[in-house]
Amino acid sequence: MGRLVIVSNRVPDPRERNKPAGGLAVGLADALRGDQSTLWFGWSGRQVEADADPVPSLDTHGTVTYATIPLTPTQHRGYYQRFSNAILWPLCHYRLGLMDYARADWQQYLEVNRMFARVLAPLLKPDDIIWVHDYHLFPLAQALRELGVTAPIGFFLHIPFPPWSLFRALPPATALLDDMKAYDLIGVQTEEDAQNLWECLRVEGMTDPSRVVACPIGIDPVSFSEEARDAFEGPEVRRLRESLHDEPLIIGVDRLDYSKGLEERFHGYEKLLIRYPEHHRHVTYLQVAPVSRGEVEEYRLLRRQLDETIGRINGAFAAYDWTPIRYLTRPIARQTLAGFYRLADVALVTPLRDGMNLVAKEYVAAQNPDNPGALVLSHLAGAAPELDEALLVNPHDSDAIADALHLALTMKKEERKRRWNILNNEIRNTTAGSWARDFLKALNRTRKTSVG
Ligand code: GDG
Repeated sequence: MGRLVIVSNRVPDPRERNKPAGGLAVGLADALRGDQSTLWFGWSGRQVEADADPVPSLDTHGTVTYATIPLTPTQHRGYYQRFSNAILWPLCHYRLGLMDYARADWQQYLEVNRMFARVLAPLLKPDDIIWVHDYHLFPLAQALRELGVTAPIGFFLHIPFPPWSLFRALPPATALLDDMKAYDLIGVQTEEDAQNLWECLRVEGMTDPSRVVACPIGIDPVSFSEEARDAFEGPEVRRLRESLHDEPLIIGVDRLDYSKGLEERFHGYEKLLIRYPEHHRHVTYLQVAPVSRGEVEEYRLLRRQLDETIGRINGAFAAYDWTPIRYLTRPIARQTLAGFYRLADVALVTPLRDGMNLVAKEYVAAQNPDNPGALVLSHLAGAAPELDEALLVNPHDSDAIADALHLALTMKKEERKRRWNILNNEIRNTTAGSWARDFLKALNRTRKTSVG
């Protein structure tokens, strides 16, 4: 078996397992618990002024060697903050109005991808199989090919891919798609994404639809459910439970990001309080929303807006002994989170668009089978086709969110169990491990086809 080379924008620090990772790091860390020798290459998270290509730092833990490089402040801004997060991210989440394009950022993005290729290429061995992750690195395969790399290169997109009618609004749309043809295999989260991407690549002259596959990511449900059981007995869950006085808890957990539909979700909860006043002084909604990409303007605006909305709702509905919304913008430890999920009667997961959404799957995994909670899930999350026994809602419809919350809060145990059993089977069928294995198997097949 050749070595696996993973490339992602950010390489997680193996010593900081409890940091609020994004979904990509969580999914890959779960997928990597095998015995395959792996090189994981990407940005270290540090910024350093430099006028030459960086030298990678190597750090080996078990079978995984982490090779990381810093970025210069100029690269970080043009490639990461601007082109990746202020242009591609909104576009891929169908938010054209938030896309803030400038040609200089596109050039910086291409330049950083070429730099990644120049630094990575000398680390490669002939038998390697390369797996590139996410929208920061769309052009990487082409840049590696230009340096003579012939190994199989696969790509996985963790976020949605919009239809051509939307994607073509990106000024360098065709150049980007043209570069993507250098991948042997491209994986996306859902059938809808696969159709959209294939439609775009066909416009660019790709002829083989089997090179785009839907390959939904999962979690490690067995270990997460154990973590939840352990944490449930711990001091944090005890404190949270005692503070609730046997009253119901709704939980939301999201990076503080406009794609997660937080503002709309708070309006939905407000509608619950308006239309179903029987929940006053009983229900508590705990929203964990660690600050993310705080240096990007749109994220700062969102944070201010949420502060105001939550302050307004709490001010209007609170009693002197009851706060309707508890809101945390600091991250909490992963294990504690697992315990909180298990304690919560309802999870509220209502992104306006989401590649997959691992929180929905984590919530299911964390439940007590004898008395599981209910999941309210946006039908626009990539997880919705698999998790269609959740209470599916349109995240733009605050009345629908209120109705689903009321239904969830009053649902009989037998119905909760029936739904949870089906959901739990789903998340046990498609795990982080099976996702990585299925993708790499398909990628390996492309090598055989091109050799044979
Ligand atoms: C991208 C795509 C896709 C959150 N807060 C804390 C914390 N988290 C963890 C969650 C979960 C992860 O972060 C978030 O994953 P998601 O999948 O929900 O969302 P993104 O970060 O947007 O991930 C997404 C994913 O990639 C994988 O392909 O599903 O659609 O957007 O694991 O638990 N973890 C800790 N403290 C927190 O406060 N420890």
